[in-house]
Amino acid sequence: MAKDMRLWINQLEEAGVLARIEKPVDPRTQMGALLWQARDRALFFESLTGFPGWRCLGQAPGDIQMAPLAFGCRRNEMIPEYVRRVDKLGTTRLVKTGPVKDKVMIGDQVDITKMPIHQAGVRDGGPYIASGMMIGKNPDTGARNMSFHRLQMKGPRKTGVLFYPRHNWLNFQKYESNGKSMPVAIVIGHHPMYYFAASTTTDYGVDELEIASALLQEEVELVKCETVDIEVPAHAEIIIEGEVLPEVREEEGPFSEFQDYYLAAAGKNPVLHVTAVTMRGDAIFKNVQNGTEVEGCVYHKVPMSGQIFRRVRTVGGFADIKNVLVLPGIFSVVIQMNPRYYGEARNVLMAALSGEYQHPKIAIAVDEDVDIFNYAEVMYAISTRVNPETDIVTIPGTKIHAMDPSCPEIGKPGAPGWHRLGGKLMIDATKPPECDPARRFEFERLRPMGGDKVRLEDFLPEGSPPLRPPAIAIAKL
Ligand SMILES: Cc1cc2nc3c(=O)[nH]c(=O)nc-3n(C[C@H](O)[C@H](O)[C@H](O)COP(=O)(O)O)c2cc1C
Ligand SMILES: [Mn+2]
Repeated sequence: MAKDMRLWINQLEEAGVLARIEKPVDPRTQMGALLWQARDRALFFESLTGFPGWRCLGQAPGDIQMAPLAFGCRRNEMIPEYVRRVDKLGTTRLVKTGPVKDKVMIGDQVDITKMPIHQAGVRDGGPYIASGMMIGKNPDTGARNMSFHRLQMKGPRKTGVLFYPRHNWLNFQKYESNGKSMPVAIVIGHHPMYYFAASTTTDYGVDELEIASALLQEEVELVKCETVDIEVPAHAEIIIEGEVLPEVREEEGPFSEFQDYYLAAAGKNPVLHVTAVTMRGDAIFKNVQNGTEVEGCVYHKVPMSGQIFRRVRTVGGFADIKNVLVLPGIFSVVIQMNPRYYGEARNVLMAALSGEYQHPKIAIAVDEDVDIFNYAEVMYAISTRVNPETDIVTIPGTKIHAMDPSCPEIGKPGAPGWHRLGGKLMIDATKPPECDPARRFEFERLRPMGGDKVRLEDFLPEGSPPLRPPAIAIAKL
């Protein structure tokens, strides 16, 4: 059976992390706050004020702690598991029809303002679809691309579109330079592996639906769209079909973005004209709250960490990489590795800062005895293993992510040449390498006498409150 959003909802429910909200919730005025507050549970809204018959799912996964459930593994194994799965691309297959064709609305039958699209942040330019995975094609080769593009609701058949300069922007420019509109289809509501695939950046030309298939570990069934020459997942909840218009730019934004700021990328951006909507008979909408450490960010962190892992493990032919984690705000990344030679960590850090993703600005290397999911541990490694005179390197004059407000902006969103210029930073917080065991031994972390055989709980008086977890993990015993 095809893995879809319903299977995921069942999985969340069985794991005890799905909260069903029966009280009516207004997507335009209340849902943003509710999603923001739900970090340890997914929310399934059963009654939406002003949108009779609709239900929707959000915060699924709610943060990086919940994400491993989708991979069926433990937290530390998630990024290596992503890497293992995407090392071999999957496959897609065209089928005649599927549940996403239960209802077909074409042209004027469509009114997206009747969908429970939520307003995420107080300063947002209005309701936004942040869960839309846009499938477009390279008109020269026909190669598909699937990536998220925020869609500002502007009318029954109209949205704004943000194309950050990457693959679908390249594709759009090809259409636009020939005066043509770009046919697209937007997927709303599916298994989280589609979301991880849609925010995977790899070679231009790779079909992210084949990445979705690899992550799902099953073939992805596709159906043809009604009004555009695009194939879409047959088991999605909702598909919006349309075309991004050439030479049209309108005010778009602000939007609550992944760094927890609003203004990045707001300006004159392209416009989508909606030509059709197809959906399941009882379609469940998907709302994504964006910001650091909420759902939107999780979809970035997993594939970005995974793709950086895949890149840096090749440094020098082989580097002993244990794990990778992108930090809040997603401009920093921690590489957990076993350094074998002097200088090796620095080589790895250089690779981490110039991979497929444009976000990484600060890269930090640590050893395996540092828990990278505990940010206090990363700070501990920086405090005790870094000699600022030698272990911190700034690289000036590099191209910086255009939505990183800390660096000066050049050009404007929606037009060619938009970027920022600034420095990148490498912090080598690893211990001396394996080839120098004597120096390395000086950094062996403290182990309390008694080891893990002696437990405080066994010595406390009966009825004592449970122990609070330490602010920073105690070294492995
Ligand atoms: C919730 C969410 C919202 C996103 N919104 C946008 C967006 O509005 N515009 C954009 O260009 N990329 C957006 N992205 C990032 C892209 O989906 C992501 O970087 C992807 O890897 C780009 O695909 P590409 O390499 O095929 O171009 C968003 C990602 C997430 C997780
Ligand atoms: Mn791509």
